[in-house]
Amino acid sequence: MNRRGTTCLIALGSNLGDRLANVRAGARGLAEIDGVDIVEVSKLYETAPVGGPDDQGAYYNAAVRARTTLGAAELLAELHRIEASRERERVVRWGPRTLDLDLLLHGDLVSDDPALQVPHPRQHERRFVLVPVCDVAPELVHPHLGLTMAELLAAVPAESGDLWAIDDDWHATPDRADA
Ligand code: PH2
Ligand code: MG
Ligand code: MG
Repeated sequence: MNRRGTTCLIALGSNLGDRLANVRAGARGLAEIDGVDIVEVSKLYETAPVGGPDDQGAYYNAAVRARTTLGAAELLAELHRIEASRERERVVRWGPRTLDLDLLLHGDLVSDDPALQVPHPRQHERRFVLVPVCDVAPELVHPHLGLTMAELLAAVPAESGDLWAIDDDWHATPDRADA
């Protein structure tokens, strides 16, 4: 496999509709982007919702490590396109969503442009992001904070019952479907 390009990390989330179908479609959509090669996919977790409306349901969360020849803005546009394909509607901030694809990291890029915030501004506080990320990239250094993903996770207090690994073989990539 061609693994040229920049290392990037993408978080997947869903808490609306068929959550498994949504995150699977997200992983498949990422694998199909021209200029993105998936390196590793995390386990799938069910996670208690953080923020947003009180009554929103539990999420499925996962993370993908990839290499890409796309720039961060181009990659973000592809993520938005895949979200839209799952009929994602942007209604309530931090509210329920069919599919959320967040660009967490794109090489050493640090951007606080509101349209392209990389590293993702809250990833280092959130276990539902860091636990899956540490499946695929514990040694990657956060370019702004200068700590590895494993160090960041260790610094976030663990709350019991906030997440559960539910599956480590959940993503039917095109390669596997053919195997
Ligand atoms: N995403 C949010 C808000 N809250 N909570 C969990 N557990 N998982 C998420 O992916 C999530 C959230 C906004 O993107
Ligand atoms: Mg998002
Ligand atoms: Mg998000």
